[in-house]
Amino acid sequence: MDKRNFCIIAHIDHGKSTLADRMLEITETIPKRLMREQVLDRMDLEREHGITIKAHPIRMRYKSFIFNLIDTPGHVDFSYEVTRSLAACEGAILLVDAVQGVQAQTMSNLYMALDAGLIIIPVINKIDLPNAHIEDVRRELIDLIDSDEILLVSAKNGWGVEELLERIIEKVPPPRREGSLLQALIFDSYYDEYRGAIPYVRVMCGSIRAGDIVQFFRGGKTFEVQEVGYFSPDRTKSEVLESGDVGYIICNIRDAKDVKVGDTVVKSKIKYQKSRIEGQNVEPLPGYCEVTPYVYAGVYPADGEDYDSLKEALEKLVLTDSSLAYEPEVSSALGFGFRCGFLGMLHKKIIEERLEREMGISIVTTSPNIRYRVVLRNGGIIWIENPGQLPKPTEIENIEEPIVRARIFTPPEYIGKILKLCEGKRGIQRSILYHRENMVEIEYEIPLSEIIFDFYDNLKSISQGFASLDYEFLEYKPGDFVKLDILVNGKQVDAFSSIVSKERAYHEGVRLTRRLKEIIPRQLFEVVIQASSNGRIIAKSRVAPIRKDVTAKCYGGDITRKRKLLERQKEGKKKMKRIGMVEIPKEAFLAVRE
Ligand SMILES: Nc1nc2c(ncn2[C@@H]2O[C@H](COP(=O)(O)OP(=O)(O)OP(=O)(O)O)[C@@H](O)[C@H]2O)c(=O)[nH]1
Ligand SMILES: [Mg+2]
Repeated sequence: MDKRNFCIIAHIDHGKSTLADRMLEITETIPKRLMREQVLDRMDLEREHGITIKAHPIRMRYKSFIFNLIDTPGHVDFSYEVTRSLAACEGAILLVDAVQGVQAQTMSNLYMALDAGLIIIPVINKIDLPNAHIEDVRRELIDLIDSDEILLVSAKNGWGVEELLERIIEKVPPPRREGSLLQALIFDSYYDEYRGAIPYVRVMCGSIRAGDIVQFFRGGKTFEVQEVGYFSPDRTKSEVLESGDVGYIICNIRDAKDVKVGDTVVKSKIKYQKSRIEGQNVEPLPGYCEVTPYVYAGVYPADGEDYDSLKEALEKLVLTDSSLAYEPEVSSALGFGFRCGFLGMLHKKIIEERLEREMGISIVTTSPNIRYRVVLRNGGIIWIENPGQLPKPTEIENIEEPIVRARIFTPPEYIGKILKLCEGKRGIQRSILYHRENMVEIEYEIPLSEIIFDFYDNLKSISQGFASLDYEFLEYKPGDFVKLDILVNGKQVDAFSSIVSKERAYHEGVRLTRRLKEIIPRQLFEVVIQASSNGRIIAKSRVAPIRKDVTAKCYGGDITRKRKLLERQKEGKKKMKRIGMVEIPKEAFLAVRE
């Protein structure tokens, strides 16, 4: 049967998952009774947030064709999911909302798809909406991709979706079949409690079936394949995965670390060597670029005994989200934990929620920070992902911060406010481009630290939700930074340290000491909180002592009630971290950046 492999790419909320719903209906892939809106968004978190977080592969039958569709996320924090999906496809549907028009991630996803050599099918969605600017958006798209074959659809009520399926057959080339030796790209993976780590593969050439002995090129290990299959959307067993197919392979891989996204699956060495003798050679596929996280934070188990469970949970999470980076770290305040790297604040939040909810581990996270490049006096260069590790000022020549190129799309009426926002964030304007009457593209060079935390929310609120943002790393530039430390009763708490610009150090010191005073509960003794920079105390606050006897109120002899209160107090203490004698609630560790 002929195959077509394609993905749907777009800016966030332009209707990718809804379009996938209509395709699944037309092709009768999912029974009617199981159909619901954005049916492919199956994770609880996806449904709660109303966004796609993971790319979802699914196989459909349409006429005499097999379609492998991948629905991708639109939020900038999950763009690595898009990159990986592209490598499994020959075509991409570029979906554009008829009201919003081309937006920041429309452009960035389009460029990624073109780089990956995909055929682009431009589609305007939501044409049912009364305020759709179909002609404007069509012109915008023509400018962008130089094709006037633009389809109009409404993913909501199904208009134009069958034409789109026909267009896919016509325009997206069938997968190439070169050579008969197995080469399959691992584009994603999953950890199943019973079946172990499961690689999701796109077979580039050759075939794979149960009983085959396969080897992972980079990992080097050999496994026997127990089951192969595809997604519909659950795993569905099949006899074979052939060249061009997208599916999964189960080989009872117990160690999550054995599966690496981007790796190539080949037939085992024995056959591999034989093939060499025959004069053929199996090369690994190019795989993916490593992603560099934008935001870092310490993640610690709330209860030190959960360290191993946290480690295991992270190993499993990385399988379903290969953009997550982590390495062990030790904090004097928080004990053993991990420094995790995320692609953005939403990514961080999702990972934290998954750790707590899917994996059931209570965690303490430190405030997020970016990665600094530090040039030392002795000529060395170090990367700082944890402010607590910044060397002494006397050893530092300069501290450099990452600068990004930010691209903002907005209707013209908000330009003034947006420029003001960017200028206030140390931005340098690069260009202002008028795309059409009601859409302007503004480009700025801005320090990453200014853009990553609350910029997006500010941008959305000053533009009433109309502006969109995309950014990419540009370069490291020296800045005037100092380390700000916090001392609790004279003891420096490493997890509270941050790197701030010199001019903001005093303001930050005052803010932090005040904030911590509000968060840290009164104890049996006085707690003094100090902020220090370059060895000087720059701000101070104190939490007055109380005598906290929770049972004092229950006079009378009700011993069970007393015991209950004491138990409850003990329960509350589990959520605290002890610094010296001082009990600090876990929210405090997030106070550093608010
Ligand atoms: N009126 C109308 N609404 C639509 C249409 N397509 C999608 N929507 C709505 O747009 C919103 C976003 O749709 P989704 O399908 O979740 O968008 P998405 O592109 O998958 O979003 P992300 O995966 O988070 O990037 C939902 O409220 C949909 O009901 C359409 O054709 N017409
Ligand atoms: Mg979606």
